[in-house]
Amino acid sequence: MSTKLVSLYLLLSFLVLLPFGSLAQPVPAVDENIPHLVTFGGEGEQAWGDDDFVQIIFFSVPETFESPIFIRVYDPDTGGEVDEAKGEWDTVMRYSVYGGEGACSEEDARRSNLEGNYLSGNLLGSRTFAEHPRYDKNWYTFGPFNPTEGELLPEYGGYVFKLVIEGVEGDDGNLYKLFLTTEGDENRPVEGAFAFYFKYKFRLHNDVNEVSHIYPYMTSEVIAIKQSNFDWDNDGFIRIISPSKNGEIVQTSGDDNWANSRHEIGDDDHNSSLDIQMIKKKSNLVKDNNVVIFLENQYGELMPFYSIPIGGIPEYKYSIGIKPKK
Ligand SMILES: [Ca+2]
Ligand SMILES: [Ca+2]
Ligand SMILES: [Ca+2]
Repeated sequence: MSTKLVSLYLLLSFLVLLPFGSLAQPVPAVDENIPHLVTFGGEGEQAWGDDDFVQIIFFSVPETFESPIFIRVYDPDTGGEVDEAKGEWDTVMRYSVYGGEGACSEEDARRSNLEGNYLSGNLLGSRTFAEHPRYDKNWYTFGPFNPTEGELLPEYGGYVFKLVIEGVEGDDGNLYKLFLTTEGDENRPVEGAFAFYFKYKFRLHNDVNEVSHIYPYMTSEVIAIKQSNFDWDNDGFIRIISPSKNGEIVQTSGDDNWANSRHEIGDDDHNSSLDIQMIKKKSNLVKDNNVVIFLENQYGELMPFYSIPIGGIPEYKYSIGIKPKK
């Protein structure tokens, strides 16, 4: 299938399958059950769970939405109760919002290729934060932005904005959350909008009974995926639930290393999300576990995770799973 056709197909999928009025704007998303995103200061140690000290999150706003939008950051500073200290608080974090041509279509941005042009597009707003009690457990708001200031990419559902979070200085861990909203002073979802990300860095719960999730979508041209995860710290297991997979186990990493594994995708899993479940070890809590994960298709292209599972949370279908292999 040509790229154009795939794009058209994706667009149709979005229009048909996006749950109406769904709460898709918090990142991490409600269905992900992930407590916080994480980015460390640029002098941090990778072994603490961040491989390159940058996180990139995209927000998509439907073409039909005409009111201003805002991007809000919860606990944007690094210091205080939410964050992870290494020695004294000395971390400086920069948040930058980009729109316009190339913001998302530039491959370096989707790949988080920090050697390349990942800061592509028009800079719409930027702010750096050192430790500041005023922002502890409080929101900072970027915007207002006109939706048309985003990059128009129908294959990603509309006008796309990019938020780049960079650990400029220091070595502490910044934990934070995001929200795409119609209001500057409160979190009110933008109808039909959602977030997506190609490389995701986050903190797991400090509770062995919590299960976290991410939801990539399998278009019909995907025949295999390769997942890579970093610094999982041997914390339990990661498995895939899909129409044909009843908990297929994924290779997981230890401390300060990467692990990857390849997984076949057949017809039964096409046009469906995967539910990639991260299940913590039941004994001996792995505390403050920060993890990085990304997914590639058979061409080595990065695949987005969506803040809402497109088509809903997938379930294993027993009748498919027991079919004999061809
Ligand atoms: Ca420090
Ligand atoms: Ca923080
Ligand atoms: Ca870790």
